[in-house]
This record gives sequence, structure tokens and C-alpha cells, in this order.
Amino acid sequence: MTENEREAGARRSGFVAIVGRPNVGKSTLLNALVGEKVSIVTAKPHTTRHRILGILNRDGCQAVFIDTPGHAQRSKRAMHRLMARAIHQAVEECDLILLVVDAQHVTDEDMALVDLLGPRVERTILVLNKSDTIRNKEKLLPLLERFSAFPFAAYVPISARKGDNLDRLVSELLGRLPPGPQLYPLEVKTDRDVAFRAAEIIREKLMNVLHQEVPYGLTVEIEHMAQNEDGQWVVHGLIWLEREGHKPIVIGKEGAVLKQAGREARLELRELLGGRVHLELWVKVREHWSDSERELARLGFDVQ
Ligand SMILES: Nc1nc2c(ncn2[C@@H]2O[C@H](COP(=O)(O)OP(=O)(O)OP(=O)(O)O)[C@@H](O)[C@H]2O)c(=O)[nH]1
Ligand SMILES: [Mg+2]
Repeated sequence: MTENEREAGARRSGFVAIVGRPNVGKSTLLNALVGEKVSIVTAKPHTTRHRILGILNRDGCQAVFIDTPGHAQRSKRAMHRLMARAIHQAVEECDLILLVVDAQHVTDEDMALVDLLGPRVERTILVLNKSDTIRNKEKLLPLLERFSAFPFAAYVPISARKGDNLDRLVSELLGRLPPGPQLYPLEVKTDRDVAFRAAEIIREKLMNVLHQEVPYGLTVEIEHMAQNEDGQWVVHGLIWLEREGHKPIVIGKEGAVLKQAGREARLELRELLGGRVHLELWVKVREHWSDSERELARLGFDVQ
């Protein structure tokens, strides 16, 4: 945005899709841009499963970001099909794209994504994330050269975790949004309700406590959530697994895993809900839920 436009109070608004392969830091970036945790983050790939909106307001402009699941190789499972669809939809619908790569490990999968974007690279900003892991910044040069064969709108090295260079990224992207009105009320930060966010927080804590052992297809559903007379929130969460044999892993010895994840989740739910929280978790089994569109719809996936 030029100084003149800013003085004239020119408004810009639009949708900005955040895409990239798994684990490059898309959700960390979304949270840093929005200034609030709206999307969960773990050290493991395939953390984000849904399309999640996060909203930034600055200088009379509004950017509506769409966090997407990491782009993975083809898979036949219904859940992965839906995740791939979420990415394609986001890319089609948006005004601008942020393609996030891990500046330390650019792979053939990143390049495959660039191909997939095709002519849309012209409205894509290449975001070289995790630049804090690169001591010698000259190491970024060959990377930039590799990408310079494509007509990206801009190239911005950042650290989403440390917040480095985010101002530059924000000014690059706001300046490229089309003129338009405010799309969401200023106080709205995300399109997701508290039940969705609560379920995601519980899933994040489980993924962290389980380290390498997260059973494929673990998901969390909020069965009940309400505030009682003395202001305390009562939250009942169901943890769905695909196999009976996964139960002992998720429960842990004498319930240790479930207790630790529950403790950590409760602390964060307190912040989200702004009051004391009583959290109860149950582990349940439903075979093959991640390959059944009906089950996926029941668990909040957009199967339309
Ligand atoms: N060093 C460093 N680590 C980062 C940075 N940004 C994200 N990470 C870490 O990278 C890991 C993955 O972050 P996420 O934000 O969950 O990545 P994602 O791209 O959303 O992953 P999926 O949802 O699985 O596709 C986490 O351990 C983050 O803390 C960064 O700027 N620097
Ligand atoms: Mg993510």
C-alpha cells in the first residue's frame, strides 16, 4: 500500500491461502500473523487436518488467512482426499497465496507444489520459513536462485517462531490485496467455534505427549461443553481411535498419558474459555472412521 493510499484511508481485503508441505510451519505462521493461537502446532507432520481461517486487521485492511493441511503425496484414504480437497479449494478461492517452505530443507515435494500452482505463482509469495535455523544467511542465496526460475510475486525469509521479518511479509501481502470492504467484524479472529478449538487443543496435547507413537487416525470430539452455575466450564471429550489395540498407548501406564495430556489441555482451555475448567476424557474405538465419509462428516470434516 502506498503512503497516499494509506492517508486516503483506502481499504483492501481478501483471502490468503497458506500452503506448503507438512511441518514447514504454516500453522505457526498463521498464529503469528493473527496474534492468537487459532490453529494447533506440533513437531509432527499432518497436524492440521481442516481448513482454518485466521483474520488480521491492520491499517484499515483485512487479510483472511486460510491455514491448510500439509500437502502430502497421493493417498486413497477418505480423510486424505478431503485434506487434499481443502488445499485445492483454498488455492482456488483466494486472492493471494503464501507458499511456505522450510528454508533448511527444500525438497522435491516443495518443487512439485510449485508446479501444481502453475500460473498462480504470480499471485504467490514464497515464504522461506525457519530462517532462524540458518546461521549463515548466505546459504539462502542458492535457494532463492532455485526458486527465481518462477515468477513469484515476492520472496520473504522469515521465522514464524521468533516473529522475524513478519512486518515485511505483512506489508508485502496487504499491498497485494484487492480494494474491498471489511469482510469480518474486527473482533473475530477465526471462523471456528470454541468446541472445535477445544477438540484441537486436546489433540495437540495428545500428539505432544505421545511423541512418535500417535496412532494413525486419532481424533477428538467434544461431546458436551457447558458452563455451570458457579462459572466453571465442564468439558467432555471423546478420543476416537481406529483399533482396540491402540487404547493402551493412548491411555498409558496407569492412565499416565491421558492424565498428562488432560492436564496440559485443561490449562490451555482455561485461557481459551476464560474460566475454570473441569475436563473429562474418554477413549473410544470406531474402526476405519478415517476412511468413512459418513463418520468424517459426523466429526466435523467438510465432505460436501
Ligand atoms: N526453528 C523454527 N521452527 C519452526 C518455525 N516455525 C514453525 N516451526 C516448528 O515446526 C514444527 C511444525 O510447525 P507447524 O506450524 O505445526 O507446521 P505445519 O506446516 O502447520 O504442519 P502441518 O499442519 O502438519 O502441515 C513445529 O515444531 C514448530 O514449532 C520457525 O520459524 N523456526
Ligand atoms: Mg498445520
